[in-house]
Amino acid sequence: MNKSKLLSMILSGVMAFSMAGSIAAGAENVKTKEYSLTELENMSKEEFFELEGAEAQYNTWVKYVDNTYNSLLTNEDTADNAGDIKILYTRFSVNVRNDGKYKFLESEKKLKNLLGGREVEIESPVISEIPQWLNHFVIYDKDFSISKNEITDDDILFITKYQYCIRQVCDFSFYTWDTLPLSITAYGEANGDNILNIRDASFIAQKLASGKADELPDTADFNSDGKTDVRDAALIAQFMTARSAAKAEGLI
Ligand SMILES: [Ca+2]
Ligand SMILES: [Ca+2]
Repeated sequence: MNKSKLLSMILSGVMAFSMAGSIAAGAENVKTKEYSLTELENMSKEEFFELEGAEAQYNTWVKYVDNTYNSLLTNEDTADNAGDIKILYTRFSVNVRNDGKYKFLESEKKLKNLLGGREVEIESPVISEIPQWLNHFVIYDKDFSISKNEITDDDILFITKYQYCIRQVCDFSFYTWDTLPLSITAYGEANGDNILNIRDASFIAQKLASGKADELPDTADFNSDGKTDVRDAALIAQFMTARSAAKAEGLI
């Protein structure tokens, strides 16, 4: 198969996946209102609990804080001062390769809107300077601060609202109050040059077309579903397209 055929194969794959994604997103938007964090903050506890899953999530947080906050909050990395320890920021992390709702670049922009007004920094593979794959999409909220000694019901309610807000855009996989280092991994890397770009998508397509998928490295499984197929090539192409758009918009 020649290069232009390969490219058109990849692009048609990209179109198919993009369209499926936008149709699904469109359908979601019609039936669900998306609340900004400010709107959620302005709700009383009772009003907030009327939203789907909110009360259950709140109760999960209450249990979580009861069970584990001591170990999290006494982590030295999070301790700004030896005295009244403040947690400096929240970190919500999303595995962007297999998150059910996450859409390259669209989710970052939507979240910035929904979290507008707070000092929030979003790091994601799409808008990061890091040439390799930053494992997760991370949301830092630098306005957020909790005193170790007094996590109140209001703090928990706020965290629950924050989580609700994010989950309108993506299913974040974990949350920490500490400063664990982020891992950088060569996800998507297929052709051995250790740079993630469109050539990796082509390389995967080429190996698939010639029945040599078994020669591909494990990292070629971009969406982390345990197999390397055209979806991985399409997702890499989608990712590169989003990167280009982010660059064009001055976000990188
Ligand atoms: Ca490469
Ligand atoms: Ca895969």
